[in-house]
Amino acid sequence: MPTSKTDGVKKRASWVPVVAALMRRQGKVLVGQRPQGGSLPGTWEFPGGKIELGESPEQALVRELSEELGVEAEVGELKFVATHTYGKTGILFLFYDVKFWKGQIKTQQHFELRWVTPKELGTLELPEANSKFLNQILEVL
Ligand code: DGT
Repeated sequence: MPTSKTDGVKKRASWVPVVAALMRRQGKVLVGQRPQGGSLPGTWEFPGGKIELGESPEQALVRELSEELGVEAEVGELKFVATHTYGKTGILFLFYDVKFWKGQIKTQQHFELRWVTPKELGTLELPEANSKFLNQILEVL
């Protein structure tokens, strides 16, 4: 049987880079509940989102935290990197420490924002990607 030239060649996956913030206050970490109507509704995520073309990861996180929380954040150390596959798309997660920010955190896009202890974090419904890495995330918190 003739084989096409592309046989055996793996199609390159498409990847979406996502930045997320580990924001802490008095032993608690900030999570937001994703709204109904979007993807992964009702799950509790770390604030953040996709890196747009032309942005550095840090710039993307500053923008996302301004859009989602209404604060001007100072992005700290890169704490944890992970990948997850949703259908045919790969997501590359970059989790940054965010210790300082200007302004008061206010819900802009989430259904609700909550400061939770690491123990409480384990009881919330998280996106699959986060529950998969929960232990590693807890280690860097
Ligand atoms: P857009 O513009 O509506 O596409 O949304 P963005 O840029 O605000 O990004 P977002 O937050 O909807 O997308 C991030 C993707 O990563 C989405 O598929 C949900 C997934 N994800 C899983 N865990 C987390 C997490 O802890 N934080 C964030 N932000 N996204 C997470």
